[in-house]
Amino acid sequence: MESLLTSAADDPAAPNVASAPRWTTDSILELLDMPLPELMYRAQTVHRQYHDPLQIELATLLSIKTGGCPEDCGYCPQSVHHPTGVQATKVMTPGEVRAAARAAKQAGATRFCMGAAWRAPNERDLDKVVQLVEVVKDEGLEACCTLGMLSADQAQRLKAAGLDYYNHNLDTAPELYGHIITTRDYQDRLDTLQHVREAGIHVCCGGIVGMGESRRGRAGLIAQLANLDPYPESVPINQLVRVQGTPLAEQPDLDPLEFVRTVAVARITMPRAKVRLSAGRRQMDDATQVLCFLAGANSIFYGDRLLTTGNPDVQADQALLARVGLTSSVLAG
Ligand code: SAM
Ligand code: DTB
Ligand code: SF4
Repeated sequence: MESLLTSAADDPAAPNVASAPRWTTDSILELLDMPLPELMYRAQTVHRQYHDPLQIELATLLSIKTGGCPEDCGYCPQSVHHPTGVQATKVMTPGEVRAAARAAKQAGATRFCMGAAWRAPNERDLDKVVQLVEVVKDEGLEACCTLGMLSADQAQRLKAAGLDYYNHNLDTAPELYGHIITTRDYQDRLDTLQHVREAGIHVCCGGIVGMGESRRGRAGLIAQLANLDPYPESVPINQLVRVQGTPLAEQPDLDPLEFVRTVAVARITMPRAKVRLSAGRRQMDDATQVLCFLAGANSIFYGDRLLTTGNPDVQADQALLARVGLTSSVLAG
């Protein structure tokens, strides 16, 4: 019988072979092109092999420093290059972050992710973030940060403060990157991921779907993520949130099933990872979200806000998870 496994990367016993890329864009495109029932079956099979299909991780986001970012990412409301009306703020205080972390834990989150609108933190910024990581750890949550580019030394300082995860997304396929962002390049992103990995921090790395890319473009993004060696422990799949004033504000709707397919392929190619159904849930109907869970998504952003845009409210998410029969620490509680 033909194996359901498509690559050595799916096999926990297989050694990590660094020489050849484990996944080509073409091999991922073949998966994306499958009839949906076949693709879902494969994704579910892998999901059940590596995870409890009834468990979902809840991660809460907090924007600790909003707006005024010098980068020109075409999707982002926080760039100074786009007239979105987002006001720049200073870094939050330890007291503010402690209150938010405590509330997130009370609501059932297990991971707390702090985002800052920086190209890269300077040393004074990093001193402040080190304190904030200590506060989150003190509240008994997993700590994650997304602060832009990091040097090797900065990554080590964050690790010493107790940081569990660092989020830094590749966002799109390499050949599309220059159309979306001009102020840094793909290699900058890869360098930061390397620094994070070498510091012993878990990697959270994903991308955005719905920025006008083709199916091949989505395959290229997943290939990059799946070929990271090792692949990320957390993979956020964001649907573009179209914000007025950004260059991508008028992007047409993405077929929801294309989003579901992307989640399924992330699950198949990165079997041990937490695949997070990330930004864009507010714009998705419940049925699409449920298809994403069936395709192998096992984490969500949980809390009324993402960074500057909305997220489903906590009661709505608890009701949705209960309707589906998914459990998290809050529901199992
Ligand atoms: N400034 C840091 C950086 O870019 O690495 C950290 C914060 S940045 C807002 C984190 C991620 O949010 C981006 O890499 C992107 O994937 C996601 N993001 C930003 N704006 C978005 C939008 N409008 N829709 C979906 N995802 C978005
Ligand atoms: C990720 O992949 N998505 C989150 C988190 N990592 C930092 C951010 C989504 C931002 C959506 C737009 C906003 O709220 O500003
Ligand atoms: Fe700045 Fe990050 Fe937004 Fe890009 S995604 S403009 S780096 S905050």
